[in-house]
Amino acid sequence: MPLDTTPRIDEATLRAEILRHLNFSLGKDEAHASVYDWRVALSLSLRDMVIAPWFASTRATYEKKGKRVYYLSMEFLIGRLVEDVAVNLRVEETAMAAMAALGQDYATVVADEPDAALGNGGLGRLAACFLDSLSTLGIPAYGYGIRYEHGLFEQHFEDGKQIETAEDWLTQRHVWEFERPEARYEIGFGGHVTEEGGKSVWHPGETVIAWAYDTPVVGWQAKWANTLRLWAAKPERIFDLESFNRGDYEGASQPETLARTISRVLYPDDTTDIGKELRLKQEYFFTAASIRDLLRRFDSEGHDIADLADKVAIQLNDTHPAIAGPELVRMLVDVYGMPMAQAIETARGSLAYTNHTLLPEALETWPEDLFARVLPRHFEIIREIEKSHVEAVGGDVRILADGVVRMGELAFIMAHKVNGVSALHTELVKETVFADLHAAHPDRIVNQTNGVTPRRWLYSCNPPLRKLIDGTIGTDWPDDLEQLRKLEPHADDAGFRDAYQAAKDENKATLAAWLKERDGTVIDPNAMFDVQIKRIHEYKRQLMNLLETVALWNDIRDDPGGDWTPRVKIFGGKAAPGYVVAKEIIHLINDVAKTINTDPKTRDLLQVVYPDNYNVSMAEYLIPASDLSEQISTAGKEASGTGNMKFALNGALTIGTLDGANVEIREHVGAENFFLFGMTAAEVVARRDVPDFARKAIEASPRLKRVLDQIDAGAFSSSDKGRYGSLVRRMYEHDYFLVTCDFDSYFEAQRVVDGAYRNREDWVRMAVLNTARMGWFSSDRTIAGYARDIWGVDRGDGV
Ligand code: NBG
Repeated sequence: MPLDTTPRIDEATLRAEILRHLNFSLGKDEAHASVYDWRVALSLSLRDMVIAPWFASTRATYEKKGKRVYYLSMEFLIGRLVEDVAVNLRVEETAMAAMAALGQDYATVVADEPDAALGNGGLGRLAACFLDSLSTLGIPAYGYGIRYEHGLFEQHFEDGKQIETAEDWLTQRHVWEFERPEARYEIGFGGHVTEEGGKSVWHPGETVIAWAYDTPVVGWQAKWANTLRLWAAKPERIFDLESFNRGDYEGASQPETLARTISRVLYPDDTTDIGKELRLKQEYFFTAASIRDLLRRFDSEGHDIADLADKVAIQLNDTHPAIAGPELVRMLVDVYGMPMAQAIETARGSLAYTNHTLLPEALETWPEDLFARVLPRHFEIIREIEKSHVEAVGGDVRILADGVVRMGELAFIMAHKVNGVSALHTELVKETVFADLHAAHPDRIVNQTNGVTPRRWLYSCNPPLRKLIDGTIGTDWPDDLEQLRKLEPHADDAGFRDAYQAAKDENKATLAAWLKERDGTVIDPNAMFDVQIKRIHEYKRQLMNLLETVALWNDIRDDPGGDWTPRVKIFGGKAAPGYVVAKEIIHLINDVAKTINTDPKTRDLLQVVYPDNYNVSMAEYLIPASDLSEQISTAGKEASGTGNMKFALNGALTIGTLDGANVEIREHVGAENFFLFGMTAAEVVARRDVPDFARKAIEASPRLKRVLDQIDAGAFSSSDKGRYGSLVRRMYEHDYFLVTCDFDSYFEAQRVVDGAYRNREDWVRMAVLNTARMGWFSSDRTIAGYARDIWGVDRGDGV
């Protein structure tokens, strides 16, 4: 869509609006306003501008009575919103000017906003990108999730070890949301089920109230705005006066404490299953509230419940909301009086499920007794669902097996479409976790390769490159990203390459200044910035990156006069608090950094930097400034990755395995513009069968052996020489993710990278081609795919 250049607001008017909010919404006068006050005043002024498109979109949707999309997700990793909204409204420059006229530094004010971390990593950030694209495409949609009081924990390092503290984004007012006291539902848990007149009646043992908070989500150029509705849990009765009067003050607040626990914290585990009752309650709480809410909306339009699938598309983001299947069936049977068989079919017509992982431990299961205790009626319904499935297709796929409820099977059976998140992942889903179900339903699994929103992940986070692109191919690309192809011929233009390099240099300088200010860390902007940012997980193999770092350090020390390519290795990421091995890896990274960074022999050639508390805002600094993107997971383990897309779009070259979306990125940018190494997914599986494969790999690689010996001997932990003994032993004995087997191939690929970086002209040409060819990875393309293949909805009329 061409850029709309009509000014939405002029600087003087916006300035007056900001002052008005400062005075009347915050009760502050200019002379005493803090950064917080300015930030809130600016945010409220921008929020006002979202209201008209938001109302218009809602009105259009009600008038059309068309199909709506409901995206149910336990996580929305939205990050800061001021800039996001300013960019989508296309007023960011006006806002900068207005703040400057008011004597405020825009960047400081924007950075004051807490980074809303209602998610762990890729899954939650994908949901946030999808919201942006749904609005940009004008598809009527709601995001549904939980309004956690505490988002993802804050990470600190103490003596190199990860320490977690609670995150507190809601201690300040969340300026973007609107409380909706009228949208409230009673959500039950526990109790028992009785038969009354041939009908099942669930009598919950406890209930909490789901209370809605709405945040408008405005799309590109404000042509459309959808709603993110987050549920907070509140007690039915805030206060028990009887207890209070007896002098039992603690008991008096008990109902509130219990209820609020449900929306208190985001579980910090991103891939492993946790058998916690509270987690099950969280999942049911937000799913049930969302189903009730969408049925209320459906009913208010006067449709026949049998036509639900014509009007309602519910997307389950992973298995966390998989209870939506039985809950919807329960509503249809117990409340609407529909026969069970028809209810199951009707629910399936609306439901679709996205799988995000093949790691077996990440496919949720609940002990049957726990499940039956918390959700007795749903347990009965799951038996019915299982029975009807067996009757329909035969076979022996079970939802209830080995004493657990298997949420993956439940989600699959209750969905009319199941999708993987990259081409390779989707094939592996068919061949492995859901092989039997795929055989029974060969048309059900489809692929929708992930994408990222170019508004945040290029336009907003990388102004130098954005301006260069605007000046070269025009301004229509942010919602039509394939237009970046027009940059391709410029890869051969030396003048353009210089400008492209200048943009990268500017970003690198910005990052260096930011790190210096934040942590006092000084890095050399002339060195290659080699970056791995993501959750710390064994399969992502941060450890392999670190072992390569030590090997390189050894080589430089052996030959200090050699022709080395200076590098800054940057790590970022959190480990789940209970994930001991991941925390050990963090400790080792910090220990190695301490040693290497103080070595006068290598200091100018190799540096290791690990800023704590990686989050969306840090990614916005790091990605535009990166030269090399580390996407080095064990093949077959990373479902897709989305960071990999952000890096390539911003002109970092990838060193990576044939895993997840790396495969498709390489196809798009060209094999010659991607540093490939390592085993394929099939080779990985075969190698695990070779007896003692790790020991053999280590013995065949003197370079790796030397590094492991050093770590084992305490070269990086002189105060506690045995610290990493067990880690090194594990490398020999249980190297499930094949760090040892891919090490040499990785080390060699890194030396190819070194050589390539020294030939700056070719390097920049490759980087330009990466940017030019990444257009396909816009989440607009992904969402258009879901709309076409899964939801059966069109782009909205508003666009
Ligand atoms: C993650 C995968 C990533 C993928 C994102 C988004 C989970 C359970 N899965 O590879 O590990 O990019 O989902 O699809 O968080």
